[in-house]
Amino acid sequence: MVADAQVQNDIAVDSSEEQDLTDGFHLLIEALQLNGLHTIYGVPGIPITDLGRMAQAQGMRVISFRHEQHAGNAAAVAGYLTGKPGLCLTVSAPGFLNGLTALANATTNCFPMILISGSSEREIVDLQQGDYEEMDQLAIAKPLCKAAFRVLNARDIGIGVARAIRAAVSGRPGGVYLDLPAALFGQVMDAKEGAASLLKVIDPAPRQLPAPESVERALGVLRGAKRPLIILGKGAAYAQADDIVRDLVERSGIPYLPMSMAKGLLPDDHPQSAGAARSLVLKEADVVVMVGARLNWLLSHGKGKSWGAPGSKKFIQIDIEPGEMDSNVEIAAPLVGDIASCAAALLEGMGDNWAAPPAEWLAMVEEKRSVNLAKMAQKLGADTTPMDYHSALAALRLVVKDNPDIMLVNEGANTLDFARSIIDMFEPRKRIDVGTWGIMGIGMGAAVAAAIETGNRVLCIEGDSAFGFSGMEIETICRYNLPVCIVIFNNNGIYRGTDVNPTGNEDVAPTVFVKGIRYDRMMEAFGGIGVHATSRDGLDAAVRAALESGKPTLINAVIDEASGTESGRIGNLNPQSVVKKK
Ligand code: ADP
Ligand code: TPW
Ligand code: MG
Repeated sequence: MVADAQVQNDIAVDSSEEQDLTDGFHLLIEALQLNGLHTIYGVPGIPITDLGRMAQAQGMRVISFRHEQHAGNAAAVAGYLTGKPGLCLTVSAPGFLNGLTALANATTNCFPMILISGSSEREIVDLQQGDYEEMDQLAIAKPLCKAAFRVLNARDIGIGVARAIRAAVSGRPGGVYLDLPAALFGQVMDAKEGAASLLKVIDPAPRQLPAPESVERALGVLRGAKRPLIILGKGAAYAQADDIVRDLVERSGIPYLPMSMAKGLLPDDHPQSAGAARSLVLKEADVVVMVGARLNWLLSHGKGKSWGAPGSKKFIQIDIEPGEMDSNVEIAAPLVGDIASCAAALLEGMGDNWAAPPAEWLAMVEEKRSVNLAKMAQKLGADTTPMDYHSALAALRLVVKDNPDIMLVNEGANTLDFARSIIDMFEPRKRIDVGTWGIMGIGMGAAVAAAIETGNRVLCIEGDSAFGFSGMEIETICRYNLPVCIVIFNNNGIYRGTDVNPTGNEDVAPTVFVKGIRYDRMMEAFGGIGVHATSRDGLDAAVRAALESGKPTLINAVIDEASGTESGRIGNLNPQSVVKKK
C-alpha cells in the first residue's frame, strides 16, 4: 500500500539531488502538534499503526485502548475538559464504526472531538471491488457528526486539520470526522513546502457577542420576574467561564439548579443552590434563565406537569446555537452568543443595584430545600447490611467532600441517579456521566481521559451492568498506571438482581447476571488492586486507601440486589404493554 502511495507522489524524487522530504505521516503529526493537540486516544492497526508509533516518537502522548468506542469516549471527554478537540484514531471499517458511536455521542453532548480514521483505497472502495476493510466511511460518518472531511493530498493535510479543529470547537461544539485514506500517509512532498502548508488555527472558537437588543429584552423579562430560576447546563461548565457564571448567579440572587454535569460549577452547598428543591422550583418559577442547557427530555421538554400550569413561565435562554431557541417551547428572550459574553452583558446591564428576587420566593425555596436535605440526611444515616444505594453512597459522599478535586465518573441506572443526587460536587467540570443520551459504556474511557487530561485522581461509580460495557479497559488503566479507583455497585444485574424468568425454564431473566460476581479479581488479573467490600466501613476504607496510594483499584461493592428500581428515576419512560398474556 505504501509502495502504491509513493507512485502517486506529487513531486518527482530525484535521487541525484539532495532534497529534504516529508510525508503524510509527518505532516499530520506536525499539523496536530502545531495546534496544541498532543494526545491521541486510539487502537492501532492498518493503516495507522506507524502513525501512532511516529506520533509517540515525535513526543505526542498515544494512549492505546482495547476497543475504539472507549478511545472515542476518552477523546470526547478530553474535549469537554479542555475545550480543545480530543483526538481519536481508528483503523478502517470496523475500527471506524466502533469509534463512530463515541463520535455521535460527542456530537449529541456538544463535546469537541475529531475522529481520525484510516480508510481503504478510494479507487477500490468506490468501485466496490472488495478492498481490505472496504467501506465508504465519509458517507456513513456525515449524518452522525457535526462535519466530515476527507484529505486526499498530503499538501492539504494542514488545511484538513485546520477545518476539523475549527468545525469541532467553534459555535456549538461537536464531533468531526477526518477520513484519511491509507495512500495519503505515504505521499511524499518537499519538506519546506510541507511545513509551509501547515497552519495554526487563529482564534478557533471566536467569542460570539449577543446583540444589545437581545440583552435588553432578557433584562426586561428578568426585571418582571417574581419567582426567577437559573438552570445551569453542561454547556456552561464547558465554556470555562466559571467566575462570570458565578457572578451572574450571585449578583442576581436567583436560585439555581445545576444539570448533572454542571454540578460543582458553583459548589452544591452554595446557599442559592435549589438542587434539593428541584420539583418545587421547576413547577413554581415564573421566569427561567437557561444557561448552556437544553430543554430536552432531561427537563421534560420545558412543559408538562413538572413545569406547572401551561403558560406560567417565560424562558430566557443563553446558547451559542441559534437553532436551539424554541426547540420545545417559546423562548421569550433568546440570547445567542457564548456564555461568557452573554453573562457579562447581562451583568453589565444589571449594574450594581439589581434588586434581589422577592423574599417570599427565596423563603419558599429555602424551606423546601431544608426539609428535603433533612430527609436525605436521615436516609444517609442508615448503615444497612448488605449495603443499599444510600448506605454505600453515604460513604462516597464524604470521600468526595474530603477530596473536592477528584474527578468523578458515574454511570448506571440507580447507581447514576442516586449518586447524582447524593454526592455533592464542589468544583467545576469534576463530574462526568452518561450525558444527553444516557448512554452506558462511557465509564472507563472517561476515567482514562479524566486522569490523563487533569492529572487528578479519578473515582468511578459504576453500576455492574454499566461497567461491563467498557470493563476491559481496566487493563488500559493498569497499563498506564492511572490513579483511578473504580467502585462497582454490584446488585447482580440491570436495575435489580431479583427478576425471574416466569416460564421457569433454565434461562435467567434478561436483566439478571451471574450472582455474586467478583469483579475485583478481574483487576488483580491486570496487576491492579482488587477489593471486595460488603460494608460501608469496608468501602470507605478501601476508597480512601486507593486515593491515597493512587494505584489502579477496583472495589466490588456488594449492594442489596432488591434495592434498586426499574430504570432508576426514569422508569416512566418505559412503554407499557396493555395486553395481558397468560
Ligand atoms: P445539559 O445536559 O447539562 O442540560 P445540554 O448538553 O443539553 O446541557 O446543553 C448544552 C448547551 O450548551 C448546548 O445547547 C450548546 O449549544 C450550548 N453551549 C455549549 N458551549 C457553549 C458556549 N461556549 N456558549 C454558549 N452555549 C454553549
Ligand atoms: C449503550 C440501557 C440503561 S441503564 C442500564 C442499561 C443497560 C444498566 C443499569 O444497570 P446497572 O445500574 O448499571 O447495573 P443499577 O444500579 O440500576 O443496577 N445500552 C446503552 N445505553 C443504555 N442506556 C442502555 C443500553 C440501560
Ligand atoms: Mg446493577
